[in-house]
Amino acid sequence: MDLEELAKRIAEHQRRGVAMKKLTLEYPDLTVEHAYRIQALTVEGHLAAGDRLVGWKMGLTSRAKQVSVGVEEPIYGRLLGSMELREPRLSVSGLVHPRVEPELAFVMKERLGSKAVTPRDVWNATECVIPAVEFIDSRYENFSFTLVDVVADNASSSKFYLGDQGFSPYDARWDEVGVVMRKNGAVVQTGAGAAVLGHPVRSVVMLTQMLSREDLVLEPGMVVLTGGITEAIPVTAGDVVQIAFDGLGALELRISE
Ligand code: OOG
Ligand code: MG
Repeated sequence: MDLEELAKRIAEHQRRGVAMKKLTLEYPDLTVEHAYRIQALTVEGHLAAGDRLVGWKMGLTSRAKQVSVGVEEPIYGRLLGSMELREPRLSVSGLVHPRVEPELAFVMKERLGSKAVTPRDVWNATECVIPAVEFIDSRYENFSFTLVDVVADNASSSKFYLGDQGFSPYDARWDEVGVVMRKNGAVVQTGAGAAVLGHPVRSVVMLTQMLSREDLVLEPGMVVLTGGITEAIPVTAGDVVQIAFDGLGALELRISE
């Protein structure tokens, strides 16, 4: 199989926001290694077209997320400048079937890249932690995929929004931060930071380890999304999503055409 061709195919579906069949239906022998290669090639294509690598995301770091998509292990994806929402507004045009999830974002102040990384190393290298929202959008029909498919599709990355207020890493017990997500006023999900691998810092540890196997590193200024704390909820134009992070404020996002 031609990984470059598959990367071009996925990139095109990401650009146009049109659903596609799972790659593994056509190529059942694709491995996770192939999938990360396809992801990297896809992103190289977007970078060549003028986009910028601004960070990384971890996905499927909470049990709730793993159960909801039927994939049982954490994955990583690449965040591009074009994915960052500057205002708390999401336009669904050009997206396939977006879903929203609450996350905690780490912003790096130092380079981090080592297999032997510890939570202490992560704290030393972190500038701040910011309550955040991710909008994921699988390019696969029915939001249904295997581990290999979702990795190839850049871990369903679509858009993300970081709140205005950053917090010192030592300002909160990030595992104990409670989250309440409302859609159009009704509570749709609740959770706490501990849902993410016991503590969100562990997600940055795991990401650093996974990247270091490929000789990749976290650079100063990069954003790391540590993974959805709750299940993701579908959104459509007209919805208003409010995510309250206990003691740290709330984010309100408007969804439009
Ligand atoms: C995969 C992406 C998962 C997260 O935070 O768990 C993710 C998916 O659910 O489509 O972003
Ligand atoms: Mg996520």
